[in-house]
Amino acid sequence: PSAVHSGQVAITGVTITPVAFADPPLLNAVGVHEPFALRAIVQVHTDAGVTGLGETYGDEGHLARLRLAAQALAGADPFSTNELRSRVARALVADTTLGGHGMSGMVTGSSTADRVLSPFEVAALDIQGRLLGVPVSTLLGGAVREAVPFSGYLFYKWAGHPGHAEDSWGEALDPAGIVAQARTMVDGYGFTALKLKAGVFDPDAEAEAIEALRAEFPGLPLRIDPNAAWGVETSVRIGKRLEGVLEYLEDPTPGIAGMAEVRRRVEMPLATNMCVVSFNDLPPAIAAGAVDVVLSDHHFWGGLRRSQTLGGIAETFGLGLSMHSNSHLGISLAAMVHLAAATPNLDYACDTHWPWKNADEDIVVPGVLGFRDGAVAVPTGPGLGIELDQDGLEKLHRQYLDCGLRSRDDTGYMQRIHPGYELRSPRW
Ligand code: GKR
Ligand code: MG
Repeated sequence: PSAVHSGQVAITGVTITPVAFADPPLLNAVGVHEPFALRAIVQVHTDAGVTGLGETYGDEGHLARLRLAAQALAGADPFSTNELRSRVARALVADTTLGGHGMSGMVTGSSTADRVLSPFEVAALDIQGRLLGVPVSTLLGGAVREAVPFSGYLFYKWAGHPGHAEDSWGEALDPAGIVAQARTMVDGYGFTALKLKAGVFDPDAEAEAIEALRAEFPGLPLRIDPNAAWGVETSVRIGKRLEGVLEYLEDPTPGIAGMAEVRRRVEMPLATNMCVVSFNDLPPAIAAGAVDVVLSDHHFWGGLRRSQTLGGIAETFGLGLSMHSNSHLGISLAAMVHLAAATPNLDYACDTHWPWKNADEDIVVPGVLGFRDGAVAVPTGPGLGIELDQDGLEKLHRQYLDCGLRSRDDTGYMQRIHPGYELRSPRW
């Protein structure tokens, strides 16, 4: 370990590299995944000769904000994440040229400043850990578990992208297809919990898929997440049908009031990554009794330390804590694992899209991150404990330039394939 510490080290510059990696046609409540998922890889350089890594969304509007924030970080002390936070907030407030929220996926109400801060905060913690010779989990208070359990994340999917050959997962459009997919995931990764992305087909057909999973995997906790595609009455009916079968029901219906009504009428925990997506959402959701479990996600809760603050609030108010995921690469996985390892009250297996990524496409040197019995061992090297793979970064950046996608658009892609498709929430 070096003797360099706070006050002796300064950020000299930031490199932001948009990348694209292959993604299968996974179906959800707003459409279907496009052939490539976009991410931004953030490298924060210092005058101590150490570079920290972060990963975040790759949508165009978000990239513009990242670049703006990056300019404001030169000269800052990477040990002072409070200072980084105020610089990012000031840079975003000062700018009036960027319209829209630049947010990836379907979570819309989260805090722009927290979303932009996240990869820089993760990179700053990576720098601190590298300089001090300790893992990020140690900086977060110490790992309380050696490995972090994840759930097997099941999706309805087409056999392949239209006009392309069938992918190695094949089609999953009914209960038998979902059970077969789950079998591949459980056998390949050892997952000890399963989550079904729903909101795609008739809700009773999706409940039937959960019942088929229950029959096939009697001991595994199960969750279903229709991303608010169900109205209150549908949510109550399906919720009652699945009472005693699910460990939690995730975002059945839109909004805090709707969730609260479903919660009053259904005997099972409700979880969310949609109606509570920022600190502002917590007081009204808690007052209404809308949710039992909050899915944290350091990508939009402002990084690892702010996610720990969320953990403290969850503990105070007796809320359960789980973890949300979007399509991601290895830097995000490493950050998720360090955070989860250092969060004592993380009560559930975390979500991850990891199995949907091609094994040979990543931006970290392979070897550190791997699944065993459905869990990822907490990296023990300094910082995040992973190294940037420059060739992988170059390849995925080239793929970004060539693929032409600049923002995630599940709905637009679905409409190009099925012109009659309409976005509706709730749909049933
Ligand atoms: O990848 O299609 C997807 C998911 O639906 C993702 O976008 C969600 O944000 O996984 C997420 C969730 O739990 O809602
Ligand atoms: Mg969800």
